This record gives sequence, C-alpha cells and structure tokens, in this order.
Amino acid sequence: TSARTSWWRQSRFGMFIHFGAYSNLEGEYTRPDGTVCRNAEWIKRECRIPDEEYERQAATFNPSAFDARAIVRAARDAGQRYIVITAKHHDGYAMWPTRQNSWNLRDHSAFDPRRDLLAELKKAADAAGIKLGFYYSIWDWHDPDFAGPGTFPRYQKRMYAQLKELIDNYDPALLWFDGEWDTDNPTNPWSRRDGADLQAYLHTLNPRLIVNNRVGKREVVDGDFGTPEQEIPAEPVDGQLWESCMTLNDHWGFAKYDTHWKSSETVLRNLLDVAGRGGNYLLNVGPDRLGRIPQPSVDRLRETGRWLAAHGQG
Ligand code: JFZ
Repeated sequence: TSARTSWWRQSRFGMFIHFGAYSNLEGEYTRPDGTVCRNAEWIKRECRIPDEEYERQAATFNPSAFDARAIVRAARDAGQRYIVITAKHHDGYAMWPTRQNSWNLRDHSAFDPRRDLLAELKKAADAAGIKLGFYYSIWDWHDPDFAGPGTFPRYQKRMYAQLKELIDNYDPALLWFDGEWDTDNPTNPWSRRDGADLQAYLHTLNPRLIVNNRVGKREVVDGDFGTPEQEIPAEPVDGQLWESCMTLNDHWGFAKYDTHWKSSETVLRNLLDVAGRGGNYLLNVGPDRLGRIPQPSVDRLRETGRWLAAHGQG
C-alpha cells in the first residue's frame, strides 16, 4: 500500500467491460442440427463450437456502434473512476491490432480497420480523468502453443510481447489477469513462479502498474490486490487490498436472453457494503455485438450515480 496504489484505493467503484469475439454471438449458438446452446464469453468452449466455425463468425464481428465517449460518460455519471476492459479473454481474441498473430479485431473482423477500440477508450478515459485497465487471460484456447507438448515457452513469449504492446501503446494503469487457475490441469501450465516472473517483468516496463492477484496463484504480491468474484468478503485478508467484481445480470459477456438485472438498489447496497469494508467494486457491463452497453445497464448505472451525487459521494 503505497503511493502507487493510491488512485486505486481512492477509486472505490469501477466499470468492468466484457467484450470480445464471443459478443458477436450475443450468447446463443445454433448448432447444425438446429438445437440452441446458450452461454456468453465461454460459448466457444461450453457449446463446443468448432474452431473454424468460431473463426468464421468472428470474421463478421463489426462493433461499429462502439462509442468510447458514451461508455466513459456512462461510467463517470455512475461515479465510477476506472474502467477495466477485456483486451483478451480465454478465446484468445485480441481487441487491439496485435502484431503477434492475426487473431484480433484488426485482422480478423468486419470492423473498420482504421479504428482501434482500445485507443479510443484510452483517449476518452484520459479526457474524463478516468483510469483505464486491461483484463488479459493467461489461459488461451486459440494459440496452439498454449497447450501443445513442450510449446508453452513459445506461447509465453508471445504473451509477453502482447503485454508489452498493451503497455507501450495504451499505457494502462492496471492489468487484470485471469485464467491462471488449476495448475493440476495439464492444459494450464501456469505456475506460481511464472506469475512472479511476469509481474516483475511488467514492473520493469511500468513500475506504477497495478496488477491483480490472478497473475499468480491468488496470492497478493507487493501490495497489489485480491479479486473475490460475485461476493463481498466479510473480512479483508491480512489487510490486503481487494476488489469485488460482479455482473449486473447473470453473465459477463452479452447474452440477449438474460434479463435478470440487479436493481439499482442492490447495486448501491453492494457498493456501499464493499466500500464500507475497504474494498473496491468492479461492476460489469457486456456490450452487444455492435458495441453498445445494454440500456438496462445504462439505466442502472445512471440511477446509482444519481443517488451518489445526491448524497455527496459522486
Ligand atoms: C473468470 C472468467 O472465466 C469469466 O469468464 C469472467 O471473465 C470472470 C471475471 O473471470 O471466471 C472465474 C474466475 C475465477 C473464479 C470463477 C470464475 N473463481 O475463482 O471462483
């Protein structure tokens, strides 16, 4: 707990954004036999979509209505002070023009190749005084070297290169890792040591970077923060910093059939509860295939912000 984490400790409330090639399916996959399988950001895996088919649908992804300024405005009006967007989720699809592969929004989509979502978000966030962070999945379902026999070091090299791209090109304030779990699973070779090495490397690129504990094995290193999911811990662990991330409905990524929205009262209660226990609250939105935050989410963010502003905590 240093000067480095001071902006984060004071922020209390942030916006999580789950957006990627899976968003293009909007939570539903119709199999060749006509049956429908539902999921969100795990749809590739849970619905067993063949690689070629998932790649084919990603090639039509065109989030032309993504409006970084509107998203930043929604966050700011809600009283949120930072945004964490999925730069790469488990499907391995990069939301920026990475040079490490062509499995990305520039080279594998129907999106305007002159646009760069992360650059747009960075610019809008800077203009509004909002910090920007990136979610990056260590687990990768697309890169053959992730789970190939003896090829993990090759994957790791590309991963380091992608993270360097993110830091060099977008100067994130925070990196939010995920997909490090289950080292017993042979398809996930990530070790504690790998986590510590990566964190040390990232700090050579930017010593001020904040990194969550999922970089390693959920151990908080060097004053960074823990990440309980969909829950509010009763007690902070050893005085460590923590952030509770939650969905607004029942999915992280967009799912068109999911109307199970939390009320703004619930959101507020959670926020006050988390803040009262010294944590941060990272509340998720999942933009649709065109890049628009669903209206029920926008409404709830606005109501939350209105209450905070009226009570002098906005
Ligand atoms: C992960 C992702 O798999 C999921 O898609 C989403 O991005 C979420 C924020 O993070 O899901 C997890 C991660 C950790 C646990 C459960 C789900 N966990 O520790 O229980």
